[in-house]
Amino acid sequence: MQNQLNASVARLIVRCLENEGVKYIFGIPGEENIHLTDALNDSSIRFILVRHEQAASFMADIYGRLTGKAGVCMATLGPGAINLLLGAADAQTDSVGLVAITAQAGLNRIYKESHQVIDLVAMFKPVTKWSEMLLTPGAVPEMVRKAFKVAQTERPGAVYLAVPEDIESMPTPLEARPLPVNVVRDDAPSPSQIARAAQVLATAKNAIVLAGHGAARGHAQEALLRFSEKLRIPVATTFHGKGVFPDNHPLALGAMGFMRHDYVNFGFDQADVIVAVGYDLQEFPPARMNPHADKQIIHIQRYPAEVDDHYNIAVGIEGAIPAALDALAAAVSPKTNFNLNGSKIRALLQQELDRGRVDSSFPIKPQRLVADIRAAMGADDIVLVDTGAIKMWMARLYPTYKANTCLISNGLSTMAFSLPGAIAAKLACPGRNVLAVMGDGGFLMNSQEIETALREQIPFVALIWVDESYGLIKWKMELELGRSSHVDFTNPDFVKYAQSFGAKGYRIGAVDELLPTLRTALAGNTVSIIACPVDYSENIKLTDKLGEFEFVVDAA
Ligand SMILES: Cc1ncc(C[n+]2csc(CCOP(=O)(O)OP(=O)(O)O)c2C)c(N)n1
Repeated sequence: MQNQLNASVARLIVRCLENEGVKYIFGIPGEENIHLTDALNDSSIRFILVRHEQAASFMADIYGRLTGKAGVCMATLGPGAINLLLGAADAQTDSVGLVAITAQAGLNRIYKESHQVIDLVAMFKPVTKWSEMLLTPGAVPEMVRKAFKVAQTERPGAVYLAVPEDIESMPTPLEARPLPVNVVRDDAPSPSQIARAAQVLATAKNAIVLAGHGAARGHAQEALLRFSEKLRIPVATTFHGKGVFPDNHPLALGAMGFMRHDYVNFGFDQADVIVAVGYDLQEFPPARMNPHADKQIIHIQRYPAEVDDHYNIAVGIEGAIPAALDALAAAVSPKTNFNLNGSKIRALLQQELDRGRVDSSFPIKPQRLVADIRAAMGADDIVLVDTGAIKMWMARLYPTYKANTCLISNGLSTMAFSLPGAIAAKLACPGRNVLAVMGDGGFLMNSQEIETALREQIPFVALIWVDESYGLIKWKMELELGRSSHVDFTNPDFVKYAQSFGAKGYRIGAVDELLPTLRTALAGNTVSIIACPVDYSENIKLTDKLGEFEFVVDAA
């Protein structure tokens, strides 16, 4: 019996996953993958049993984002696999390595109408880089190696593998074993492209850097500092790239991507050259920063840019981002006359935050919430920001100092990734505090994972901004239609709800309670849920203010 198990496909898959360095698999088993689930018992891999497969896919997504290694999620065929789709799509659109493995009906019945069968390979195809089914036991080593290689190689993304139920328990060929892991190395930047880019910068009147998620993936933080300090070029980040350039740096301009013309946009308005570093067009549409398609763009990324009529590349530099930045910095003489009025832009953001910090109204203003969250969190601590009006406030205002410390879904912009994501973040970075901030809509979409976190003893804090509404949609309706409908709801008692799981529950009843409660919860080493009423009348005030705002450019 033992010999037969040793040689099974299930066993070999597990050995191949160990060979890839997999430490965690997030998922729910089903009848059709009990052998694979069982084989994990004799491995170094910890299976995190969840309460909804969608949450497992978000956990794999965030684990992949924080570690640079593909996160792994697992489910049964049919409904289980379908539930993995959202997190797989989120990883794909956020350029994160993820491997989803599910059961499928056996080859003995998959060709005909049959219980729980849908074409899963076809279903995953549009949201993955590679989607395939294991058709023969001997293919396991190659398919698992390929899955990880494809998922992790730039541009990273999701991969799907279906394992038919009858194949899973078959014996494997004796010689089948995990393949050596080799890593795709970066190209050095091309000297001729560097020279052409240097030429563009030499003639620039005003240059600006846009740093995207690829800069964080490429560990370009230090090189970005060297580049911008030497050439005195200010740096904006995407929502996704938040933290890859420290927001407390004199050359920082803040995050680009808000739905209206934000302060940082004034920097782009004045620039004639954009140095886009690790930016993918999925992060936000280039028309927002280049509305007249008249700016020269230097695109530094490990692969060519997507085509867009507002993103016409003057020079593309493909290869390792830090090396490209250093080479370009070395090839250009610093200029003293770049002037994007960066200090003015920074001051506008700072004023908003400073006013928020001392605002004592209740329900609490978003600006005060952001200021208190920042005060409670260390520079290395991780905040996951869910999708909603909350994202707009956090992305614009939350000062971020390190890459991957403020995680936002901005490719797919899905709701409800942040609570399960917090569990994975704590596993990936056990020494850091992890806070998930979300709307009351997003919270109830995946709050069942509180049970997972408590059972698996993975502490985190969730802060819910309570407005009893799908706030972002209400905002947009009011902005564009002058009224809103079908967006309001009621909530359960969040404190009792948290306590019913065995978690700590807090309700903020006065503005001064927020910061101490956050601090207590973060120090608590358990799962804590904090419900805080938010004053979203600020939403319309913000878009009105930005709409009317006139930025006076000071001459150089
Ligand atoms: C899974 C999913 N469903 C719907 C949407 C569309 N959507 C974006 S934000 C939003 C409202 C979010 O409400 P809530 O979580 O309460 O946060 P708030 O906007 O109030 O801060 C909706 C419905 C989405 N992005 N993702």
